[in-house]
Amino acid sequence: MTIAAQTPMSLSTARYEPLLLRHPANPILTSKDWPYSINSVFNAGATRLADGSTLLLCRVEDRRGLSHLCAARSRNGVDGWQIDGEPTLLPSPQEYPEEIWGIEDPRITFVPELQQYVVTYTSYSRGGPGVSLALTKDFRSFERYGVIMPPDDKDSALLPRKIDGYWALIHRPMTTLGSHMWISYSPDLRHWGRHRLMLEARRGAWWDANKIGLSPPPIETSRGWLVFYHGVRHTPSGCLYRLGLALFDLEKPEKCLLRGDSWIFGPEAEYERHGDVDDVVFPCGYTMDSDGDTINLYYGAADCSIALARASVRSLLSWLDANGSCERRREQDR
Ligand code: BMA
Repeated sequence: MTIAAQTPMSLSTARYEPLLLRHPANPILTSKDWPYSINSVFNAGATRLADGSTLLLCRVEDRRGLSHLCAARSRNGVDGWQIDGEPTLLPSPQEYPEEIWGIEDPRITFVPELQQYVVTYTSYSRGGPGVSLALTKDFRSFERYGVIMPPDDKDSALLPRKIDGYWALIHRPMTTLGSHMWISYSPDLRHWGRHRLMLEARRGAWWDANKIGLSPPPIETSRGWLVFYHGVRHTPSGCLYRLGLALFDLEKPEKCLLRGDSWIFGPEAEYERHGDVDDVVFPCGYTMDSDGDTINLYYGAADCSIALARASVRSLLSWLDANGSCERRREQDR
């Protein structure tokens, strides 16, 4: 038997179909663009505002190593950014002690029922990272709910509508069994329960072994919630952060319908391979174009800058149809 005959199609092809296309203007935002002194800007939440412009809520790290959030607005989502002249949301450790070492990695969900944006972010406490939540109408004033998931927990986003009468939050608690994605439910965005395991990190040599986490908020499609997640591969020379794709049931979002085996996007460009933390692509937000198919994925590159890649939801779903399966994964993983 030839080697090709023994090898599954998806593994035998030397070239992989690029599903995410990097924007030629990358990186689209760096510390040099900032109106005040910072070390780095990366991992931004994203949303379209009512006037059609794009807002990025960027994680900005100062030269103490602590992060805050700062808003940048652009008409076309690529250039001409208007950046707030001072931090938009600063840690407030007096009132919220869990923010003592900064706030990081925001995800934004517009919630039609509330007519507000819900921002979930990592609050870096003495006990480790936890999940905090704040509501805003304009990204100028915020109503803070404080910490909603205690440490160690991060990589969270709210679904834009209630499921069976309850708000649903995806997050990534760290346990001795590994770092997996969970979903929890709440009647009021403050009290959380009905915790369910949503997607497990694989084990062994897999690219997404041991540690995974939600990337941007899920994308609602007619076929299910389309989810980008990051997988962290520990190597002797550091970690590799790459992106995978999965699809979950619309009314029972803890149910995985399809999961791709291989990663679909990883550090390749110079600005992704080298920075404060090498070999990291870390998206926290996306916007959808008016065609209802093109998504603009905003990602932190090497913990130093913000970059943009575009994809078609239709192509992502076709790729999952050809390369995904939840049942097959479980068998292979044992
Ligand atoms: C993760 C998060 C991200 C960061 C990444 C790479 O654990 O803290 O904010 O981009 O590590 O350093």
